[in-house]
Amino acid sequence: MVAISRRLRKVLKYLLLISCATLSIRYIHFCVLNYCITYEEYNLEKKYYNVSNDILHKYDELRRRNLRHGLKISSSSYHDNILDEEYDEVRESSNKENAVLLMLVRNWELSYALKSMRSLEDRFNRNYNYDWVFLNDVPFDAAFIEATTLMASGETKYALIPSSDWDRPDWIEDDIFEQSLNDMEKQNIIYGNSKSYRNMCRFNSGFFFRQKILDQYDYYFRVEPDVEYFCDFPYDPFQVMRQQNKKYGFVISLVEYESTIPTLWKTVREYIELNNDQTIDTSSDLYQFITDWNDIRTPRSRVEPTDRYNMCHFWSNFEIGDLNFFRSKEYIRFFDYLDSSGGFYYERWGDAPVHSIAAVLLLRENEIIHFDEIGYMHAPYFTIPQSEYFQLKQKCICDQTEEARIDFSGISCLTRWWKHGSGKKFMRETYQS
Ligand SMILES: Nc1nc2c(ncn2[C@@H]2O[C@H](COP(=O)(O)OP(=O)(O)O)[C@@H](O)[C@H]2O)c(=O)[nH]1
Ligand SMILES: [Mg+2]
Repeated sequence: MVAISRRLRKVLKYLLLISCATLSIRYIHFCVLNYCITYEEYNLEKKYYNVSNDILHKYDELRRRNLRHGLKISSSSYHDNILDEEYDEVRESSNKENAVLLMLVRNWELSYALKSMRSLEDRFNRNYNYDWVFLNDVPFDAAFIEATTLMASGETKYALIPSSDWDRPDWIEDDIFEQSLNDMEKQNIIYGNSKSYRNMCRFNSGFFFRQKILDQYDYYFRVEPDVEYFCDFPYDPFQVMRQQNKKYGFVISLVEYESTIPTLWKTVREYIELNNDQTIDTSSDLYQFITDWNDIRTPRSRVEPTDRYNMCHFWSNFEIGDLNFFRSKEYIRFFDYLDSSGGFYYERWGDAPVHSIAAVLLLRENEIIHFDEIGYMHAPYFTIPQSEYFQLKQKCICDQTEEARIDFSGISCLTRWWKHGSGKKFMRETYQS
């Protein structure tokens, strides 16, 4: 009995000791400087730290591997060598192209012009200092010149457009023109009743590249007021144009409002018939880009050739182009033919479908480039590199709602471009293997 109670005392003593230790551990405070936490809190912190650290570094190796190999960062890129040393080296040697940033703009749009300039300077031009050229159908005022000069990292130049390049030609018949303005207004067609908008579209279609102030340049980058560039440019797009022998570059492609161009395609087809001795290849893949009506989202659908315009065009408020393409006699002959029909005034033809159709008919497939890596917003739509890795690497900031994202919406022509344009390399590689 005595032995049992002694053993029991021993057990009880141990139990007492253990619970004392447990209790004291629970309330032991770890203090660093003036900050004390309990052991329990410490353990919890440690657990959270480990979990968040694991997540933070989960993809480090993958990212590092991508960085070491330069691009191909994601399957959404066409180019193997963007971001690799080749481009960085050229940037360091400050090798500039013979190129210009070009803005057609009105004096009252100053604040919007400055917004676009600030964005493009921050994201691209502060590293290159390309010249800016501003065009206007009336003289720029002193405030406009002062503010834009201060905003630019490169030289700024200003030119007045001759009225012969801007105004409605005499041979446009007033009564038909006025009738068209009224009709389009009744139909609520965007800019349908605007005379100046028609001048602007015709100027951008056939005259911008003939302005004397641009004679010295080979490439232009069209910038509009009130646009934004969401990401750092991972390369100098002018350099890409020259090195890869590109003549026309775009970021967004979508369908045009049919009511603004009722007879544009008929006129284009007439031109093609009349010029069948020229090098327009209507059996090319590129021609399919603007005539394929198949639902592109069905990957295996066979394309039946059509001769009907599907309204796909490159959105020309952003464009990077080779001025020599527009200066060519082929382009000018094409423009003159369209212009002579009066469609810029009797209808409301935009410069976007005109540039796009010309590029498709007169250029080779591999002379058009989709700048997939550039983040860009012109209301109401934006585009941004698809891969999150790219967005991080290029320091993208995009505060827009998903609805404004054009590339995967029903009115985008990007998937058609992938299919019939230069095509995503990875798609071809996949299909071939
Ligand atoms: N100088 C001048 N520029 C114009 C005129 N109309 C439009 N623009 C410019 O042409 C471009 C397209 O016009 P915008 O109003 O942005 O049309 P949207 O982009 O089609 O909605 C912009 O760069 C405008 O600043 C005009 O009457 N005079
Ligand atoms: Mg605009």
